Amino acid sequence: MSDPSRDRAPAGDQKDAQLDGVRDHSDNALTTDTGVAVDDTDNSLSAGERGPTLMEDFHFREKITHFDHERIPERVVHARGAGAYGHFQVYESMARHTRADFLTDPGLRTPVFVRFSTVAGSRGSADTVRDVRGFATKFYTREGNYDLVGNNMPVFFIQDGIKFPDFVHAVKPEPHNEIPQAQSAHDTLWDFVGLQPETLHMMMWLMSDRALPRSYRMMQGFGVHTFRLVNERGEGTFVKFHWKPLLGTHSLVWDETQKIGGKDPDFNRRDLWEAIASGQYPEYELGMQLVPESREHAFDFDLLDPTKIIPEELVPVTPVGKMVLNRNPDNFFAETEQIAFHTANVVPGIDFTNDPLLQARNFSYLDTQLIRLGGPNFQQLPVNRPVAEVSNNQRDGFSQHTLHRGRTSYYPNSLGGGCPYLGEAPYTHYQERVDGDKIRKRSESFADHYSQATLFLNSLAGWERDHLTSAFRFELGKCETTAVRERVVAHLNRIDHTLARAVAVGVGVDPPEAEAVANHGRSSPALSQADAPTDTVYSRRIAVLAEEGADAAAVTRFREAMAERGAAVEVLAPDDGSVAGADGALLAVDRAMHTMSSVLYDAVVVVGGARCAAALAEDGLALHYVAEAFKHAKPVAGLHEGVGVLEAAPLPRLRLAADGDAAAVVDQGVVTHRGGDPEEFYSAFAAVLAGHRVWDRDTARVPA
Ligand code: HDD
Repeated sequence: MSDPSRDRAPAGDQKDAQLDGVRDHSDNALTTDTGVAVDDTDNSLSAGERGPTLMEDFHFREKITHFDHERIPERVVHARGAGAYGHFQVYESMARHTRADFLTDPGLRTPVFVRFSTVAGSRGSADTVRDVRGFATKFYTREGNYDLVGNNMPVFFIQDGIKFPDFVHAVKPEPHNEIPQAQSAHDTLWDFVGLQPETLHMMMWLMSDRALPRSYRMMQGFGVHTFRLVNERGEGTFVKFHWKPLLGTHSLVWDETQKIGGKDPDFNRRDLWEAIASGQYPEYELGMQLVPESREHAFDFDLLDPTKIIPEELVPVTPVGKMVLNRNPDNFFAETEQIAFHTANVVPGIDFTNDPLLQARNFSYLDTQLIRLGGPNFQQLPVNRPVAEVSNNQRDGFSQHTLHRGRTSYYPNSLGGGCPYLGEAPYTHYQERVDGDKIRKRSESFADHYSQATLFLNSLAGWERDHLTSAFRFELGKCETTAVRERVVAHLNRIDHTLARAVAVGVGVDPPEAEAVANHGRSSPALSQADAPTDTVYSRRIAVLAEEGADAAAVTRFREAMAERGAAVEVLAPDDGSVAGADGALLAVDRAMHTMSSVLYDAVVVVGGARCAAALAEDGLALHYVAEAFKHAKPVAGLHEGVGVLEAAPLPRLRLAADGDAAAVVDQGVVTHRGGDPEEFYSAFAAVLAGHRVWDRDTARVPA
């Protein structure tokens, strides 16, 4: 696909202008790395046509040597990712709370790079596995780079970073046979969970639909920790960061994710790339939960505990600005792979708290870049380089790119004119009195591992709970060790008795007789994905099934009607190329049906034309598209004779439009239309599509 976003960097984007200086604009003849012209790169230099290759073939040696060294270590976690550039702009000055320039000047567009990722899988693993998603943003501010390295879930598995290697070793493929890839459904993870109950709140999120995002453009982001904003007067305010996607928060269903893993392992990556390339820019609103320091101890959990949220009923999220991602990178390796995030990359006005997970991260990220990127000069890589001036006495090291001039590389100096001199608006660490005994001990205020897990469960809609229960059954059902299953069920019984029993029955262990702790009954509606319905079909993808004799004019009108609403229609037929429409005109086919699948679309529609519908009704693949979309709770529609294809598909008994029905009929999200005003059909269909999925549907007997 051509990518107009490449030419659309907004004027004044300082980062883009900087990158332009290192972009390879060449359309030149082939050379070696030293710029020597080469006229044969297919045959190595040899002694005679059938003789040995000669050492002096510098072109051969350079080419092979470079190739041999092309790989760098993948990230130890979050190895698989996809990224994009964009910009962030604050709505109103946040100066009351922070002196950060990019949060106080509403006229300022700050360039950003965002990298989304999965956590457990290797670089080549599938996108749609059950996992946390990373949501890391680098703001190239005028005061230096600020990195907000978050996830799409607001809590974390552990409370102290010293446990991170243990947790990661448990969730990664098991070390003896490196199985399973990018899966949490195995014994070592659940063994760890059962013995380390601080994981449980996060495990509830991981077993929820949050772990299966429909798109990086449709998931939330969270900074997780409580951070601190600091204003000009040096006053602190605790803050939790939230990213909210303007398209709403939507997920795939489990069966669908597994199929997508085979049909299109790059599903989320491709979606991000194509959305940006087609000008449908992902947008997110930045929100903040602000807590005055005086309220630090006002909660029944500790603000420093990263396994806890602040329920929005207690502290609402204040919208503060918007981020737009509008440019795909030029080169995956140079940018998405080499970008180096670090929680300690902060700017004046943003500071840390004593959250022990955050404190560990502030060590780990810099450390990991040193091995990953091969030395201390990685900040000079184009994607990492700040737009703010860099000037210091750090010198040398592998791949030093800066030509430091002069005799002095020390401070203080007089021979270099005293440069670099001390900064004028420096980063000042928040002044906090700290004193205590040297101890290894978790604070008692971190001890409750269950209440917020229950809060999360109580907040879910019925279908979300069903999905979560199934996920626990699947994951524990994959564990071979009965004691591991039992231990987890015992913990679930402290979260919710009904859940524990349902899971126990599913995985064949004794259901707990009595509840260990009564469910407190509290909920927080903002935790449910059902809480913020969206009314847009913007950027949704619709498969229209067609065959010879299709009503081409109706397809064209439908495509236009959806395009007006921002959704994209693709025509799928048994063979690629085109089909002859009912009126003889050719209808272009976008994809051959067998190269795609219903799981790659948000909805499936069957069009009319008597011959077309009769053929599709006899085509097992077409019927499977319909049944599978129905099974996955997607909008399904039939137009005119296309309704007959729905009748032929193995769906439950539904009310479908009959001949003579002048209006569209909607039953369980199946929209059918035989005649009358097509606009009404378009609106009815778009309304169902905007709802993302139709959960209230009878799918039990649908074989897909
Ligand atoms: Fe981490 C990468 C998010 C805890 C150590 N982490 C990494 C990335 C994200 C997060 C999004 C990928 C960044 C990218 O795209 O390059 N990590 C989190 C969140 C955490 C968290 C939200 C908890 C709130 N991480 C965490 C702990 C440690 C690390 C406790 C270590 C003590 N994380 C790393 C790392 C990685 C990383 C090893 C691997 C690659 C990298 O940093 O650049 O340093």
